[in-house]
Amino acid sequence: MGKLAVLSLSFAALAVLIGERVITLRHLILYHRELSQNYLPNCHYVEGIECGAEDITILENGLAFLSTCVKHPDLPSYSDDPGKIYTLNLLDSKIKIKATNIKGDFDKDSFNPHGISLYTDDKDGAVYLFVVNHPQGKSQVEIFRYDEDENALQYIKTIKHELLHNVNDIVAVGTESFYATNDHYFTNGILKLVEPFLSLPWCDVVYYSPQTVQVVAGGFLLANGINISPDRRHLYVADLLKHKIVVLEIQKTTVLSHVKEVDVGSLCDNIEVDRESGELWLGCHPNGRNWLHQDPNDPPGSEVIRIENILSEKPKVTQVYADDGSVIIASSVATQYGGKLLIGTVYQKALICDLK
Ligand SMILES: [Ca+2]
Ligand SMILES: [Ca+2]
Repeated sequence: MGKLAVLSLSFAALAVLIGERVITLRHLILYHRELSQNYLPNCHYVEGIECGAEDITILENGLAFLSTCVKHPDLPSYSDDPGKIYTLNLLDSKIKIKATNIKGDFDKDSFNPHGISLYTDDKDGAVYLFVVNHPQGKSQVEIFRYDEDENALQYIKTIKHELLHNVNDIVAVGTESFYATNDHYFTNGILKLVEPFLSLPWCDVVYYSPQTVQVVAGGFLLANGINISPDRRHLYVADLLKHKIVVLEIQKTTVLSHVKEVDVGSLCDNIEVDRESGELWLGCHPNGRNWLHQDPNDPPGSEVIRIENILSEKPKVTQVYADDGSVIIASSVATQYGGKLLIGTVYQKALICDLK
């Protein structure tokens, strides 16, 4: 065979491969999915949130913590200010955020907060906030103790480890221990793009304690959210590009067994778990098409999904809210308290609505 023929065949094979990959990728990001609007009553923007609240979580007493203004080179950014943690009392008739005051030897100027988790110590009732932080694009976990009287976060320590290389979300299970998801395997920018392009399911969950750090689960295509059941026996991981919530049973802290996967039909990000009912509340991206295009006239939409009875034979998956981006762009988290639903986004606003 002549060189030209070999070259032609090689190009043809490459074209077929790329074509197949593009079709697969379109399926993964739900490229063709259209969304019907599904609104809730009495929705209002949370005043003061203009550059995202990527993750939100709520204390038992109705005090919400909002991780705001995360920055990433691939995302739009509506502010040059560093990230902040705000609190919001959902029992208050006036919905008003308050910035927490960070105390101690902590670099606030490079604060770039992403996933968060609260942990209350049974021994003394102390509340700890764990925050995934990306100063200068790195990945590390900050632990703070929360002082409610002063609305202050006392900085305790920073945790860095080679296994915590692309941390997205976190769930605290002790005053110094947690599970965290990595949303990529590679840290190099180009190789990060190769991962979804080749559908490499190489994202993992890492367990961290001062004594042990290890990968405890893997096989995720994009692990963007993690949380735990109220009885602390099961972990839930959002596998965004597989459109699934993966349920893992905690046999021992470092031994997890795969229980099941629940289809959600959307690109779900962070997971909040209702303490009483055990329901999962998911902030999801309805499709990835608008993320690819980044057209200001056709922005990414928002979707909130609830899963009831996830451990039963027939979990009930319900769409609670949907918007095409005209009200709220790129929802990443949703959490409910006292009949209110609070929706946060990656880089835009936050919305609070009445649940029907
Ligand atoms: Ca979280
Ligand atoms: Ca996330």
